[in-house]
Amino acid sequence: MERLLLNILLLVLLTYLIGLSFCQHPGLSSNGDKTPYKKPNFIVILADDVGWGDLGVNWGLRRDTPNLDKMAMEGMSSHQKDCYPEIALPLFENLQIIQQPVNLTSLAAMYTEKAIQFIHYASQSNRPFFLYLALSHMHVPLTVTQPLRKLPYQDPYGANLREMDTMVGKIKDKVDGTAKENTLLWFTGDNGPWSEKCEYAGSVGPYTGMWQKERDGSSAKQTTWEGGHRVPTVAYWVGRIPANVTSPVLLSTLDIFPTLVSLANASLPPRRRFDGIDVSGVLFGQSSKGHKTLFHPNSGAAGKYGEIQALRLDQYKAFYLTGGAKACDGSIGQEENHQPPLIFNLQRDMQEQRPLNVKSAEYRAVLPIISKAFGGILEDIATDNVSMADYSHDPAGTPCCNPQHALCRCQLAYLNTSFEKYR
Ligand SMILES: [Ca+2]
Repeated sequence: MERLLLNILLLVLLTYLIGLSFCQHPGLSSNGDKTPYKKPNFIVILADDVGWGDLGVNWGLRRDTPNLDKMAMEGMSSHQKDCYPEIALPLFENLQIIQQPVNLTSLAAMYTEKAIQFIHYASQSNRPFFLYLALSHMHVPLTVTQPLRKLPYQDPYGANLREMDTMVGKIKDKVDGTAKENTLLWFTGDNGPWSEKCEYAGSVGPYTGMWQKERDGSSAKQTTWEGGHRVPTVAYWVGRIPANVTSPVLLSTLDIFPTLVSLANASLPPRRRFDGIDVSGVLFGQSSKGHKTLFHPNSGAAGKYGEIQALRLDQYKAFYLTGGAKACDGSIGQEENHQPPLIFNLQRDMQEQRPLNVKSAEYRAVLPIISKAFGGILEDIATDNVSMADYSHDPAGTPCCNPQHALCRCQLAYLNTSFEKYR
C-alpha cells in the first residue's frame, strides 16, 4: 500500500526514546568516559514524493520553501540520496479513528498542532524524545488549508509546498524555543516526484535522466534514475551541525536508523546486517566518509520489483536494466537489459545523458570495480536472512470494512459520518 495511506493512518508516530535504549551503556558517554551522557532528542520529518529540485536551496527555480532554505543555512543540506484505495481513508490517532474520511484541508494543521504539542510536553518531561512525522505532502491529492486557498495561487503544487514548508518552520521554531541545543531535526523525502501527475508533481532539478527521456517514459519516481531516488535533505542541530554547509558525501535514508542509535549512545542489535551506516561524523563536519556504493532496487518502472539492477559507485552510476515510468505525456520507456552495463559519470553528467563509451579507458577501468561491487551485494542478499513477510498485501494491514470493528469502519454507509456516532 502506498505511503500516502500509511501516513494518514499514522498521522504522527510519537515514541519516546525507550525503543532505542535496548543496548545502551548507562553512565558512559559516547567517548567511553564516565561523564553523564545526556541523550539528545530526534525529530525526523519525511516528505512524500518531494523532488530534489523543490527546495529553493537546491534548485533556485522555486521560491516556495523559505523555512527549509533558512534551516539549510543554519544547518547542513545533503545530496542524499496507484494508489488510492476504494474506501475512504480513516485518520487514526493511536488506535482511535478521529476522522473518516480524513479531511485533507485540515491535515497540515493537525500535523503541526500534534507535533508541537508533543515537543512541548516531551521537553517539559525532561526525557529524551523521538518524533517521526510522516507527511502526506507532497503526494497527490494536493489540498491546502483554507488561508492558503484564499490566496491567488495558480500553482497548487507551489501552494502545497509552501504549506509543508510553513509546517516545518513552525516545528523548527518550537524546537528553537524549547530544546534547541539538544535536538537533531532531520528533514528528507522518500523518493522523487511522480511525473505522471504533470503539474501536480515536483521538480527533479538537474537530475533529468535524459538518456531515458530521449527514449520515452519518465525518469523520476519508480525508476532508478537519479530523479527517482535522489531526495533533498536538511539536517539541523544548533551547535553540533555546522551552519550553511552542503555536503557532497553520498548518504542514504538507510543511515537515519544507525545514526540515531549511535547518537542515543545505544548499539545496533547484534547478528544482523545493516545497509545504513552511522553518519553522525559527516553531519558534525568531522568526517567525509559516506557510502562508496549504493544499490538501487527496481521500484516499479522496469524489472522485477525489489531486484537490484542499478548501482552507484563513487561518482559512477551503472545500469544493468533501464526503463521509464509512465510520463506526463502517457509514454512508458521500454525495458532494456544492458550487458555490459551502461555507466554514467555523474560528476560531469548529472542528467545521465551520455553513458561512457565501453571502449574508453575510463569505462574499462571502472567496470571491474562495479562488477565486483554488484556481485558482492547479490551475494550479501543471497546469504542474509530475508523475511518473506509481505504486510503490504496482508488483509490485516489494510483498512477494512467491518463497522463492528474499531479499526474497520469504512463501509460506504458510514462515510462522512463521525466516529462519535459509532462508539
Ligand atoms: Ca513516495
